[in-house]
Amino acid sequence: MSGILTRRALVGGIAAGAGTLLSGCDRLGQNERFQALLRTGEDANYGLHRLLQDRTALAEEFRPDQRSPVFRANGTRMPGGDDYARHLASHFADWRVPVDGAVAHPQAFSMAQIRAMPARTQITRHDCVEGWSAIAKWTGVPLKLLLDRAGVSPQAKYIVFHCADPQSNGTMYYESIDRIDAVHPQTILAYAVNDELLPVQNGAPLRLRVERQLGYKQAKYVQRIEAVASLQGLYGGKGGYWEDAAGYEWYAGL
Ligand SMILES: Nc1nc2c(c(=O)[nH]1)N[C@H]1C(S)=C(S)[C@@H](COP(=O)(O)O)O[C@H]1N2
Ligand SMILES: [Mo]
Repeated sequence: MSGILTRRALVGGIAAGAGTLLSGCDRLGQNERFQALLRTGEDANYGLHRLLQDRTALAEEFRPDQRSPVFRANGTRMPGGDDYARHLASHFADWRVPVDGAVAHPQAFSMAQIRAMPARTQITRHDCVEGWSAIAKWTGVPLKLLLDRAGVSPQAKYIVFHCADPQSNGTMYYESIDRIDAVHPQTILAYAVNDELLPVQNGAPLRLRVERQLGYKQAKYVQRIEAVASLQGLYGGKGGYWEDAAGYEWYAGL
């Protein structure tokens, strides 16, 4: 009995305070930024992640013996088109990755140049929304090194990765990340997996590893890197192939 009474008393107290609470909500309701946050799921999710997580924290790294026996492939396993076939036949000797857009010194990097730059190796877990995970060892050049050479302008908010595999809807696969992830120490352009040159099925010759996010952000077959102030006007405008095609979240934080 006394428990119920106490609870009643509590409820009464809340009811008495409701006037103040409601007017607080009203003020929030009139706030345009808050309204926008409620409207777009992606923004809300991104905002929450920003509030709750240290975006510069490292993703977990694993021991060599913790690697999965095989690192499977998903999505495109062999890009269509003559261009890619030609590059594959010549072992990507002429593959050049331009870093352009909102940069002071646009320039293109050959695979030889990329492989000669300081490398980072990391053993991380890949999580795909389709319900599988795998641990593999990735080696590549930190994205920051390429971006620093190109001199990304202060107006650029996002880094876009244009891929070489055409999709069934006629557009190309692409992805984008913000500048926090772009300079994260584990964000690399990988050219090797488990000490082997990247196989075609995993994105040869170059694929993104952005280890704090889900599988679909890990763009394979990267053929151009573009710095942009806005994602609007690029393909479907949502910052990535799956974001455009199926409404996947742009910020796919783990
Ligand atoms: N260019 C390109 N990148 C892509 C994809 C793709 O189809 N094309 N699939 C994505 C998805 S959904 C996942 S889970 C991973 C799979 O990488 P893997 O094939 O190396 O396992 O790549 C991502 N990056
Ligand atoms: Mo995926």
